[in-house]
Amino acid sequence: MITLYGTPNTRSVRVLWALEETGIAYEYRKMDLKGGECRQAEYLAINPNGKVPALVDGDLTLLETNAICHYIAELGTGLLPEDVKARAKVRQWNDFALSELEVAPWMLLKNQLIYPSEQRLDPEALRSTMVWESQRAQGILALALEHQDYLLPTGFSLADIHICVGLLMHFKTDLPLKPELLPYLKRCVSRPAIARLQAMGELPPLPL
Ligand SMILES: N[C@@H](CCC(=O)N[C@@H](CS)C(=O)NCC(=O)O)C(=O)O
Repeated sequence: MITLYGTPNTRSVRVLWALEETGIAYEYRKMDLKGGECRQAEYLAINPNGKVPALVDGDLTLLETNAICHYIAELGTGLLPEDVKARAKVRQWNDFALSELEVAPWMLLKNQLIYPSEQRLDPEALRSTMVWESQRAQGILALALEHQDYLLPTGFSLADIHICVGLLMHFKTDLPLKPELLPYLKRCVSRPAIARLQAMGELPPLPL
C-alpha cells in the first residue's frame, strides 16, 4: 500500500488530489512541518531534504511532487491519456506549472514564510516583478483555454491538477488572477476530489 507523507495546504495537495481522482488506496501520514517533524531522523531517512511530499510504495521511495503525481497517474486511470502525444502535452503543462506559473507565488511565499529570516528578501520589493511574471504565465494559460474547458481537449487530466494548484497558490500571496481563468479554476475545483480534501482539512475554503 502507498504511504504518502504530507502537510495540509502544501504541495502535498497535488498528490492527494491525484490519489483521490484515481481512487488508489493509500495511507496518509500527516506531518507537522512547522513543528519540525520533517527534520527528525525518522523522516530524514525517507527524505533527506526534510520536505513534503514523499511517497513510499514497497521498496520505492519517491520524492518531488511532479514525479510522485506522475507515478500515481501511471498506476491509476483517468489522469493520463493513452495517446503518446497527448501524454507529452500533460508533461508540458506539468513543467509549465513548476517552472513558469508557480515562480511568482513560490518566490513570494518563500520570502514571506519559508526562508530563514536572515535570508529573506523584502517580498514587497519583489511584488511588482512577480505580478508581471505571473501575468505573463497566466496569459499563456488563457490562450490555451480560450476554446476548451481543460488543458487537454479530451478533458480533465493531471495537467489540470498541477496548473490549478499553481493558480490557487496565487490566493496565498494576493497575486491577481486573470478573470478569464476563473471559470476554468471553478470547474476544476468543483470536482468531488476537492470536496474530499477540504473535508480532510488539507485545503482551506477557496475564495471562488
Ligand atoms: N521540489 C520539491 C519541493 C517540496 C517543498 O518545497 N515542500 C515544502 C512544502 S510546500 C516543504 O516541505 N518545505 C519545507 C522546507 O523548505 O524546509 C517538490 O516539488 O516536491
